[in-house]
Amino acid sequence: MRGRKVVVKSSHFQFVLLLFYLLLHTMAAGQDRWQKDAADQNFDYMFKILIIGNSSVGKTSFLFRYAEDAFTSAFVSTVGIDFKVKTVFRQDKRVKLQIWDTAGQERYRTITTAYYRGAMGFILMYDVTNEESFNSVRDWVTQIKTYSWDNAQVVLVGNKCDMEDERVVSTERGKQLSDTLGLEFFETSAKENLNVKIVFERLVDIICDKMSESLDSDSNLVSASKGTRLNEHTSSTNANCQC
Ligand SMILES: Nc1nc2c(ncn2[C@@H]2O[C@H](COP(=O)(O)OP(=O)(O)OP(=O)(O)O)[C@@H](O)[C@H]2O)c(=O)[nH]1
Ligand SMILES: [Mg+2]
Repeated sequence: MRGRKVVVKSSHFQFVLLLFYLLLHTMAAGQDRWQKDAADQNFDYMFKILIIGNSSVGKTSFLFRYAEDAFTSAFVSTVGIDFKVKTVFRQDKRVKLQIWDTAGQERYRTITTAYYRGAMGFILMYDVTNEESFNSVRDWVTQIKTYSWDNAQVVLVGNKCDMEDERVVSTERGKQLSDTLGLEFFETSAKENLNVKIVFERLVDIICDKMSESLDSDSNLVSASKGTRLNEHTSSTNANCQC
C-alpha cells in the first residue's frame, strides 16, 4: 500500500515536470515569435512621401494601386489627407514609406500644405486628359518650394495614360516641362497598373542617392554614420518609361 502511494506520487511529479516543460517551451516559442514580430518593425530608414496635384488626377487611385494592387472607377474625392505605410527593400536597406495622399481640392490647401514639412519626396501628378491639371504643375512646384525643405525630391507623373483617345497632354510636352523643372518624368496608369511601382522605387532611389550625397559632403556625418551609409551603387531603373 505504502509502495503504491510512492508510485502515484512519482508519476504525479513527472506529470508536473512535463507541464512545466511545456509551459517553458510555449513561453520560449512566444518569445521567439514576439522577437520576429519586433524584427518586422525594424527598418533602416523612414521616408515621408506626399502625392500632390489637382483634384481627380488619380492620386488616391495611384496609392490604392500601389498599396492594395486594386483599382475602382468610382470617384470619391479625398477630404483633407490620408496615409498608408509600406515597407520596401532598396539598395540593401529596409525602407519604410509613409505615403500621404492629399486632397487636390483648393479648399483643403491649408490642411494639406501643413503636411509638406519633413517630406522627403513628392509625387507631383497631373492627368494627361486634363489640360488644367497640367497647367497647374508649376503652381504645385511653387507650393513645394514654399512649404517644404530644399532637399525634398520630386518626380512628375502624368497619370491616366491608358485613356489615349482622350489625351490632351502629349508625352513630349510632359517631358519638356519636366526637363525645364529638372524633374524625372513618368507617365502612368493606376487603372492598368502601368509604371506605378516604378515611380515609387525611383523616388526612393533618388532620395537615397541624395542622402548619400549629403553624407559625402559632410565629413562629420560620414564618420558618424559609418556602417549605415547607403550603398552608392543604385539599381538602374529606366527613367524613360512612359506608357
Ligand atoms: N482611366 C483611368 N482612370 C483613372 C486613373 N486613375 C484614376 N482614375 C479615375 O479618376 C477619378 C479620380 O481619381 P482619384 O484617385 O479619386 O483622384 P484624386 O486625385 O485622388 O482626387 P482628389 O482626392 O479629389 O484630389 C476616379 O474616377 C478614378 O477611377 C487611371 O489611371 N486611368
Ligand atoms: Mg483623392
